[in-house]
Amino acid sequence: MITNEYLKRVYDSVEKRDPDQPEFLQAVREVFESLQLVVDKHPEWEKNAIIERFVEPERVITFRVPWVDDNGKVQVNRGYRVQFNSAIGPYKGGLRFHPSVNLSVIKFLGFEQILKNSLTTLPMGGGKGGSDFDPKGKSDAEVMRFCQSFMTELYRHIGQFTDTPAGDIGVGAREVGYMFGQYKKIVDRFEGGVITGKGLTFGGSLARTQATGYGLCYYAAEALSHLANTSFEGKKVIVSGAGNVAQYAAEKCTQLGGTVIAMCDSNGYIYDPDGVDLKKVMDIKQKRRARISVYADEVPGSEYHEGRKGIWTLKCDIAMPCASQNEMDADDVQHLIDNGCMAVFEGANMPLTPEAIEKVLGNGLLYSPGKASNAGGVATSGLEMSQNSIRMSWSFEEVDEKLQGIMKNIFKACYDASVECGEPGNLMLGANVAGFLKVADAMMAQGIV
Ligand code: NDP
Ligand code: 2IT
Repeated sequence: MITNEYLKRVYDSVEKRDPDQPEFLQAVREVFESLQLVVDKHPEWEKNAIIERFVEPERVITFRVPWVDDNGKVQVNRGYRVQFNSAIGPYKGGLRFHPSVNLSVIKFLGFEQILKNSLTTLPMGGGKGGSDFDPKGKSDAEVMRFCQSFMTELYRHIGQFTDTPAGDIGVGAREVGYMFGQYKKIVDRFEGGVITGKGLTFGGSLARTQATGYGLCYYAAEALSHLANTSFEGKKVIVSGAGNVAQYAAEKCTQLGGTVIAMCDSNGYIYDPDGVDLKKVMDIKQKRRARISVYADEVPGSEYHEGRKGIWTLKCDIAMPCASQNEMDADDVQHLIDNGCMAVFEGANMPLTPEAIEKVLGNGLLYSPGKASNAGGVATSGLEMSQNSIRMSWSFEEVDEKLQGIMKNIFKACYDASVECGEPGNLMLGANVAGFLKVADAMMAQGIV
């Protein structure tokens, strides 16, 4: 509950202004509940309307994206870019292509990104964008035409010193490649730092593909070691999703000694008690772009079940939700608790409902919020921009080592802030407070802008 008068007043005004943005309101409420532990120590925030400015994007862009499908029919989608906060660096954050995309979703993601990027310690502000376009079932040529049309509007709003998009749900190397190509053609400049997640032959960084999932496991390993005196070794793990984040979270967790017993897509989940064969998953998802159900057809001893929710009823020690927002509710958490699960580490952005978080914390499970534990992706995007600026590329090992260092630092920043707030080990509180203090300081220093 928000009890602080100032935060309550700002929250009420956001709710009044944007009553139709439930995901955005959910993200704001969670952050405000954490900030009430520090807001009284900073009377200058209220005087300078820091919180009011923090919840209002610097700029919101929506645009028409017309394109022609393979049957010659004209399709029209809606594009978005929310440039939320540039206090600590140019706007930075991914693009999501999914039919569920709307302004509320993009604003919640952009808002989370401000704090996440701050936690990385790299100079990146917060932004997010995307479209309600659904790449599923589209041909390569259709995806290319869509990406080109999308960039034909977006290009005027972005640049290495302004705003640098990247991937998110439905946007991977293929889409980034098409968008970069169109940007380069329009502006007639090879500006590597304009978008990250590029292919390795044109300025992409080694380890960016793996970074979010790997980073999640590096963070989780720190939390397990410092807060529970244990590790992934011998643990049964459920990783929801089967996309970029899920695949590499599953790979690193397996390398660290865990056994991934289940993964899913939005239709259903696979259960493989011997440990999911990740080569097979990557082949199905990256090469064939097929459904996860194919796995059970091809791997003896595994099962496929319709409906993605059932995944949380399986017995596990650690759950890593890596699919989408609000994918885990309080009932799902109850199943995990009943089955003896000890930790929930978020790979997706805001995958737990507020009631789910309450249940996780109330029952003493280890918990890390996505804005901390999935920050390895954007951090490595930042490293890609550094390499583009110095016109060099670092080895996989170099990038991976930097990523490990960044994730350890993020864990420490979250933990230290949780101690300072009097709730040692509450990493959600720690992430929100540590991320915000830096942004607020930069906003204060830059005047009323
Ligand atoms: P992908 O598009 O690669 O994969 C998304 C996966 O999640 C797919 O398996 C998809 O299944 C599944 N999924 C999507 N929506 C739902 C849903 N409502 N319920 C169940 N499953 C769903 O995306 P990413 O792996 O890149 O992103 C996953 C999450 O991680 C998102 O929350 C994203 O914001 C976050 N994230 C991504 C980063 C990155 O670098 N890519 C960085 C930090 C966070 P289906 O095929 O059926 O749609
Ligand atoms: O949610 C995220 O942090 C991302 N989708 C990655 C953003 C980025 O700029 O690499």
